[in-house]
Amino acid sequence: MNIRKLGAVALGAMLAGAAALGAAHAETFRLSHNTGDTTTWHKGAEKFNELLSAATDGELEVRVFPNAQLSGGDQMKQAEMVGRGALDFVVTSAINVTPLVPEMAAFSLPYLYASYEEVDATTDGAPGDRMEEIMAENDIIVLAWGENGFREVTNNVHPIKTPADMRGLKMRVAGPMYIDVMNALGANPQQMQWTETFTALQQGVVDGQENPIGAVIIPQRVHEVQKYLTTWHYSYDPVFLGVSRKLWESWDEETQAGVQEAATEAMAYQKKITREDTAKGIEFLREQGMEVYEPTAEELQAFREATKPAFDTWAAKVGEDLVASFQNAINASN
Ligand code: X2X
Repeated sequence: MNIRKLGAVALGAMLAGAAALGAAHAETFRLSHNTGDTTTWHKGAEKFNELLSAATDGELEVRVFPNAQLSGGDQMKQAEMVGRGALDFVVTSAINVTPLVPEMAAFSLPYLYASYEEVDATTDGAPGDRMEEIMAENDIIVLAWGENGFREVTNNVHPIKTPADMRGLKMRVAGPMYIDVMNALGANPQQMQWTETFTALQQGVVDGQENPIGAVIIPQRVHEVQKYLTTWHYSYDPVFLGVSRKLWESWDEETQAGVQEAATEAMAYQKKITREDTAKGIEFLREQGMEVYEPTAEELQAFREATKPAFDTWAAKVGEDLVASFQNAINASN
């Protein structure tokens, strides 16, 4: 047999192998998320794929698409697409869903939370259950809550220590509630896709932005284009792993249980690495040359007061009952 023939035989064997794998009916779904492939969002999504494949004996898997590629770069559009079944799975954060489900802004009301314990009391408690019902009414099944985190502010003009330091800064924001918060602080907010933000910061189109340290700022190298960071913890942003209701309801109970188990475990992992990376992140950012300012309790109180008008506006939009349920769970955890 000559070399060329040998090659053909080897190729034939490979194809037969691939067909045999295909006989196991591996079905691949699409999972969309709107950050880069270095983030904890992406790691959580990849973990879900591993666990899903293991839980279903290789029958189900997901292919992960970062940077909102599947929604033409539009991070807010993903939720609507999952709702109508145009996307199978999504990992995205609360603020991105607010155009479709305004109630999701409840999580991110300015200075709602003061600790991770308070956060967990809501996502694991009655407010989380209520949000899952509201999302299901919009045809998105929330399988598990993960974490984007407490959003911290960065900029290139000067250190931010007081609300007055925000005045006039051109700030990139992700969604509508943050526009109102920035306006309350006297900044000039501009809504922009996350995928366009690095370049906008680099070119000085905007002076600053706000995002969580472990999940986004470090893995997306925001420190390379921003000098100052203030840990003002002004808004908490959860992520969730969601599936289209149509797809979910097409599965039998056993399949649903496998998907659920994989999702729960994957988001627990995602939350864990996000908190670990955040805890060691400040040190890392200082080493990278950022000037990090950690406000005192009194300084945080000044930001809380200054952002109160935006809290009130959005509490009314979200619904006072829903906000009260969050506050009750928070108070009960302390
Ligand atoms: O766009 C952002 O700032 C990000 C990545 O945190 C969200 O998706 C809200």
